[in-house]
Amino acid sequence: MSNSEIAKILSLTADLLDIKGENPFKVRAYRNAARLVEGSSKDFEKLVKEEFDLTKLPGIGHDLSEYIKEIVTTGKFSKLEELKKQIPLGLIDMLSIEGLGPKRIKEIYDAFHITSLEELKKYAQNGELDKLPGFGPKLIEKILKGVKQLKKAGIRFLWADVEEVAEEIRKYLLDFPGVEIVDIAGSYRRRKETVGDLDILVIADDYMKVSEYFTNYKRVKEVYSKGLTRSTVFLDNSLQIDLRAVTKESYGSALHYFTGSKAHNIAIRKMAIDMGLKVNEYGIYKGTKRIAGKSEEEVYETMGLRYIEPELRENRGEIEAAKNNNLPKLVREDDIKGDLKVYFNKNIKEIIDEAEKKGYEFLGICTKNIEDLEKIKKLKSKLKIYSVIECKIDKNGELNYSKDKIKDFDIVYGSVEDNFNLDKVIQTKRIINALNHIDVLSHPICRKIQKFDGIDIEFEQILKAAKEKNKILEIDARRDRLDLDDSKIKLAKETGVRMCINSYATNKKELYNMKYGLNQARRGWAEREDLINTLKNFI
Ligand code: DGT
Ligand code: CA
Ligand code: CA
Repeated sequence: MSNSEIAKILSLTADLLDIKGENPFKVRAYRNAARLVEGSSKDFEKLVKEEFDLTKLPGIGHDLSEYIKEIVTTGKFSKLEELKKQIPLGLIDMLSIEGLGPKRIKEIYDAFHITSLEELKKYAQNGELDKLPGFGPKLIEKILKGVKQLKKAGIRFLWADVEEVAEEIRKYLLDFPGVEIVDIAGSYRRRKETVGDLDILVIADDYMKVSEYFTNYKRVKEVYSKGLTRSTVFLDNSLQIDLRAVTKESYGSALHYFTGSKAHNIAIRKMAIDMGLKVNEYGIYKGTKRIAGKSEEEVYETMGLRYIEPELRENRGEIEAAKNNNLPKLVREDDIKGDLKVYFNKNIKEIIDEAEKKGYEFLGICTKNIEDLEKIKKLKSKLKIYSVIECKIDKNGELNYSKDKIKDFDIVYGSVEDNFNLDKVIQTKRIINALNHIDVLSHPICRKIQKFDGIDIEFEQILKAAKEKNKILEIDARRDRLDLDDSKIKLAKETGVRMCINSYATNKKELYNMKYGLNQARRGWAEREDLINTLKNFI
C-alpha cells in the first residue's frame, strides 16, 4: 500500500468525522496525519514490514503509529469502517462532487436531511439549496453536474451490448487521416462480462484534430472534457468513452497499462521494483534509462515473462504461470466444432443452415417436450445431429421425466427453474442428486447478470460430484447469463470437470452467442480439452 493510499484513508476519516460534526481538534489531527503521510519520503509499508518504530519519526505519536500499522497490515481502518456504518452512503458519495466538502455536506444534511444523490439533485433543481449561505448559482451548477457524473459512474454495460458501438468507433477513428493505430483497452479488451467505460488509445499525427473528430461522432451526446492528450465523452446510451493519445515509442506500455486490470498492473509494478526496474504507462526504466515500451510483447519479455493474453490479466496467478512457462493454451474460436444447445422451433432450418456455414461439425437440437424426438431425428443436415432433452430438476433433484421416457435422446440436460431460495445445504444436495440422472447440468448457478446473483450452493462439492460421476457443466453463453462465470470455469478446470458452451440459439443470429461464452471460458483459463464443443466424440 502506497503512502498516498494510506493518506486517503486518513483523510476520508477526517471528512466523515467532520460530516458527523465531531470535535474540530480531532478532525484536524486526522487531516494533519494524512498530510504528513502523503508528504513523507519514507515508505511506510516497508517500515511497518520491517517493524520499524514509527514513533521515532518526527510528528508521529503513538496513536498515528498504530493507525498506520493497522492500515498497512489489514488494508482497512476500523475507525473508518465504523464511521461508514454511521453515515448514510449518499453523504459519503457527495464528497466526490467538486465544490462539496464535508462542511457543506453537513450544512445540507442539517438543513434538509438529504441522504441520497437523487434528493440532492431535487433540492438543487427546485431552488431549496440556494437558501443556504454561500450556495450561489455557480455552485448549484457544479453540484448538478457532479450528481450526473456520479450516477453515470455506477452504470455498467454488458460486454455484448457495447461490442457493436465499440467496433464502430474503432472503424470511425481509423478512417480519419493520420490515425495509425486504434486499440480499445480496459475491461473491454479483457472481455470482462460487464464494462464500466471504454478506454481507447490512438496514435495520430495531430491529436487535436482527431479529438475534434472523435467528439463529433454521431452518437456522442455530451463532451465532458477535451484536453491536449485526453478527451471524455458520453454516448446517447450514457456509455462513457475515454480517448487518449499515445506515442509510438511507448505504445506497448500504454496499451499494457490501460488494458489493466488494475490488480494485474500493481502486481507487475511490484515485480519490476524487485527487479530494480520501474514500470509505468510510458515505458520500463532502469534508473533513468528507458529499456522497453514499444510493444506489449517487449514489456513482458523485459520482465522475463511469457506474453499474457488480456483475458488472463486479473492477478489470478497468470504472472506466476507466465514466469514458469505454464500459461494455459487458451481455447480459440476455431477450436469450437459444434453447439450442443440450439432450440427445436420454427427457425430450426435457418439455424442448421447457419451452423453449416459457420463450419460446425455437429449440433445438439434441444427440446423440453419428448414428443419432438421423432421430428428431430428426421431433420436433414450435413452436420451430425444430436437429440437433446432438457429436463426440469424438481425440489428433490428428480427430473420431470422418468428415465425410461428419455432413454432415446442422445443427451440429457437438467436445469433448475424454480425453488431458487433453498437453503445452501439442501440446494447442493438437490443438484448432486440431479447429476445422477443427467449428462449436462444447465446454467449451474442460475444467475442473471446485474439482476439475480443465482442460487446458493457449495460449488466445490458439486464439482467433486461432477468429477466422480463424469458429468458435464454448462457455460450458458447468453449475454446476460454467462453461467458458469470465469472464476467458476477456472475452478472446474482445476478439478478436472469438463464443460460445454451452449448458445441457446432460437434463431440463426443467436448462434453467435457462442462468442460470449468463449470470452468467459478464456477468462476462466479454459483450454481445448476442457470443453466438449471442441471434440469429435464426446458421448
Ligand atoms: P471498467 O471500466 O470499470 O470496466 O474497468 P477497467 O479495467 O477498464 O478500468 P478503468 O477504465 O478504470 O481503467 C482502465 C485501465 O487503466 C485499468 O484496467 C488499469 C489502468 N488503471 C486505471 N487506474 C489505475 C490505477 O490507479 N492504478 C493502476 N496500476 N492502473 C490503473
Ligand atoms: Ca474501462
Ligand atoms: Ca476508463
